[in-house]
Amino acid sequence: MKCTVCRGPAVMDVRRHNANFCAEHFLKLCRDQVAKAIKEHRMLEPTDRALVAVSGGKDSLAVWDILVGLGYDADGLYLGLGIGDYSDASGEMARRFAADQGLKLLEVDLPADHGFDIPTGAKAAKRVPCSACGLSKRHLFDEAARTHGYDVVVTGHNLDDEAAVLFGNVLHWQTEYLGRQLPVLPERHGFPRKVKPLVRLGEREMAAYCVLRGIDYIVEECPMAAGNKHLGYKEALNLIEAASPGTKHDFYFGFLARASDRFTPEAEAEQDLLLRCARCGAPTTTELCAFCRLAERASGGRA
Ligand code: Q46
Ligand code: ZN
Ligand code: ZN
Repeated sequence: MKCTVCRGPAVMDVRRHNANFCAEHFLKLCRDQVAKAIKEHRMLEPTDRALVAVSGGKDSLAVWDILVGLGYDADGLYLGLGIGDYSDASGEMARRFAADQGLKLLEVDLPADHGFDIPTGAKAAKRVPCSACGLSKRHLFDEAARTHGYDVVVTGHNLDDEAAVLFGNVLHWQTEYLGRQLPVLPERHGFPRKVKPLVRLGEREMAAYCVLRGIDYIVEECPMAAGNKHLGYKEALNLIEAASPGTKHDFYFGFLARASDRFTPEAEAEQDLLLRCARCGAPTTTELCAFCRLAERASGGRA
């Protein structure tokens, strides 16, 4: 296997590009794909202060590493979710990466700062863990960006993630979610801008990026992910992709180019109804935002 660029020995094949790469040219491909996504979707300005949502996994550490390499001003935020050993180990990875690279990592700890963890919060609110977790993460990232004056929140969602979410939203015709499934959500109604610079790169590529860059990341899956529908959607898409490389890319980017704006009115209708949470001031459609309701249930009404 030879590198398509320099003909040297290749270490990685990317079937959807029908190409192989040596380490140097594979790392360049990753940086170029991120730069292209940022430019095409106008994700970041050179003067932006970016806050990267860092989980300790391959995607978030890779996107942070690439953004800093491209010259962006990017700090990290790690959220301690209180998911037992998994949270301890993932926090350790995030801290170690930040220390090794001399980067600034902010931390919020759900149990210490808000009095509940994801497993007990989800149970008390009768939500599946990933739903309680997802809403907590969105809320705490928005809040940290507002409090510390960041222009934009960066997440490590990659092409596999976005294609799987899109697949799920299409299977159930969740049209209001389809209207919001964009690589950039502009700043509005008190929410900071949100961007996904890894949308042109897949999961396998991000793992290879970390290995080639010597970045240690948490390999174990979150123990609460079992039974998560997205894993099933990912597996189904992986089967299709194996038979027909490039399908995930066409599915997701075809949606952005030809279909996503048809769903914008449904997403905007909801945005027009936004109020301020009576407790924390976050934008919400109800008196208390979903996070404050979750915190209240998790504390048995003491919050
Ligand atoms: S951390 Fe949270 Fe994920 Fe664990 S509980 Fe689910 S959403 S699986 S990315
Ligand atoms: Zn090469
Ligand atoms: Zn609130």
